[in-house]
Amino acid sequence: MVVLSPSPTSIKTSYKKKKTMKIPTIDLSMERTELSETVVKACEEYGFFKVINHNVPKEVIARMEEEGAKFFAKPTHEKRRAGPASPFGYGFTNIGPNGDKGDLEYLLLHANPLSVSQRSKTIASDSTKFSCVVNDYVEAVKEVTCEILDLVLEGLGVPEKFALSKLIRDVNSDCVLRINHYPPLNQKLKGNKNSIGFGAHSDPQILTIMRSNDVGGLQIYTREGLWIPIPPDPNQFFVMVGDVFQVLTNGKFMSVRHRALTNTLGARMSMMYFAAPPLDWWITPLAKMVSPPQNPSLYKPFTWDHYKKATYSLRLGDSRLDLFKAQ
Ligand code: GA4
Repeated sequence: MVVLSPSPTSIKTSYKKKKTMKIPTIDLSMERTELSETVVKACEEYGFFKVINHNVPKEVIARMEEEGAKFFAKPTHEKRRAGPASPFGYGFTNIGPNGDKGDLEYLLLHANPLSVSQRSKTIASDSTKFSCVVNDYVEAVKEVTCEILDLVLEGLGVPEKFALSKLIRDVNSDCVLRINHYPPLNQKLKGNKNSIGFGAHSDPQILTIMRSNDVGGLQIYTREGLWIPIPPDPNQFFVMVGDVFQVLTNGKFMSVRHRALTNTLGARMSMMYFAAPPLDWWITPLAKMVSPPQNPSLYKPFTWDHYKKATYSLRLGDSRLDLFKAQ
């Protein structure tokens, strides 16, 4: 366990006093039974945890970091050739189609190798290299994701323990890779220490695997109503429960609200792999998580396609799951 203390920021927070919070750190080299129980507990209590001993080679991470940094260092007119993000491609300031804004620029890629290869042509001069680097990174984080999903199902006692990882491995899975670049704030211009890089929201998918460089900015919102800054750890991954996981567990897990602040210290670059099922996959709680009539499903059945459409019709911070509540 790691004890974190929120640092004061100029962004309004809902707490007056300094508080501390423990966030779970999952060591993937731990003994399996204990590991699966710990993962379930972390998902249930926080919807957020750090993963160590994940087996992703440092070089795979370093190459991805290098390609990302190379792209964002390009002149604006060159980057714009890879845009606008609708939703995939290069975007800046605008997040999604409904007026959300943030202090960042980003690349949003469908994680399917064919899409990566197509998109790379507008992103990098050596597009073959760029797509190889992205595909290697995606394959590696996909393995971490699948391992976590298998562990969760084991921990929950679901008999078909590959039921979720097989959706992520499916050739038609709708996984996405996002690279966010938050330029450092000019303190003189802004006059304060922080600004919102990416506003508060939960991720719509099943699970998010995030890593960043050594510049902080990520904050998670706790059940107690506190924004907790997460110290960066460039060699490790952070995992976030998404909305679909909340539905699959019938509310046992809850998707975690989070946001990113920019700062005057340096540029932050983060990479998120959003693990999602194929578009036509129907989302309902796992059989193990419902027992009608006492414990019925809290949600109406919907496909990932229905959910994505709802997501893109709403604002970043909206509670999209409310549209799919039973009754
Ligand atoms: C949040 C999580 C992912 O970054 C993302 C985002 C997507 C986008 O940037 O295109 C959305 C946002 C995210 C949720 C609400 C909608 C869609 C922007 C937006 C305002 C790629 C995703 O899947 O949902």
